[in-house]
Amino acid sequence: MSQWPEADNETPWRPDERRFSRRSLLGVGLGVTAAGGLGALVWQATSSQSTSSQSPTAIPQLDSSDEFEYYSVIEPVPVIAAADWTMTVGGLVGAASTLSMADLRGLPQTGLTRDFQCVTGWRVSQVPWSGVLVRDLLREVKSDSNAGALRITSFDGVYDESLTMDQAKRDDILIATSMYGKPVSHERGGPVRLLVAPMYGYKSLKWLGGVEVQAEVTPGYWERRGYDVDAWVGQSNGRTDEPT
Ligand SMILES: Nc1nc2c(c(=O)[nH]1)N[C@H]1C(S)=C(S)[C@@H](COP(=O)(O)O)O[C@H]1N2
Ligand SMILES: [Mo]
Repeated sequence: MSQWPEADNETPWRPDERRFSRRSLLGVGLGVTAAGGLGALVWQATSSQSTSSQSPTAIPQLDSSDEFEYYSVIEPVPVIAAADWTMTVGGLVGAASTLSMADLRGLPQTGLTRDFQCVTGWRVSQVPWSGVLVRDLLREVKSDSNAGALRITSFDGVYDESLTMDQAKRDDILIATSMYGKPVSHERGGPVRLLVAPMYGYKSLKWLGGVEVQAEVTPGYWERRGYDVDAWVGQSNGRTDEPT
């Protein structure tokens, strides 16, 4: 654990750890803890569906998104149907706006197939995504050319993330509406999630609710807890993974 960055002398958690640090328990108070409402709680799917012991004919048609582990820092997360979903875009933009799924579909669509890697080590190879490049959204909302960063928020009410404007304009950072050729499921962060392909999974915010164009970076949920803001796979967080 010594390679993990520490923030505020807090025992660092890894984004998959289903436990509380001692300090977080003390800080939050027993009432909230007893109620199970602590934001630091991370849920993780317990089933690891192994097909290796089965005969080829018995292998079920699993959605390949089953290779992902389910993470959320809060439960429950409201389920929002695609038809009801909207996101806000505000801050340093020409005009603040609210976009629906139909609005996203009206923007240029981009597909991207990349490995997905969590900072805790698990990796899913060659995941096909599609949606709208953040770059294309920024052009649409006429973001201020002097703006330095994006703050991205989740409709889970807790999680947030950051991108520098240079990062946000890359061609591998997507507002994803589909994966494996199907709508992004609730479990995977649908109807709409972020995919920051070249960075560790915590940058890929699930349950997208809003984008705020800002002058400077506001560190995101895990970044305030010691993880690198610039989370390049293999070049951050003390890790040496192959780039995705
Ligand atoms: N809203 C929200 N987004 C999130 C997280 C989270 O807890 N809440 N976890 C992050 C982490 S650490 C990873 S690795 C990926 C995991 O995505 P998955 O749950 O679809 O596997 O989501 C990221 N986005
Ligand atoms: Mo992660």
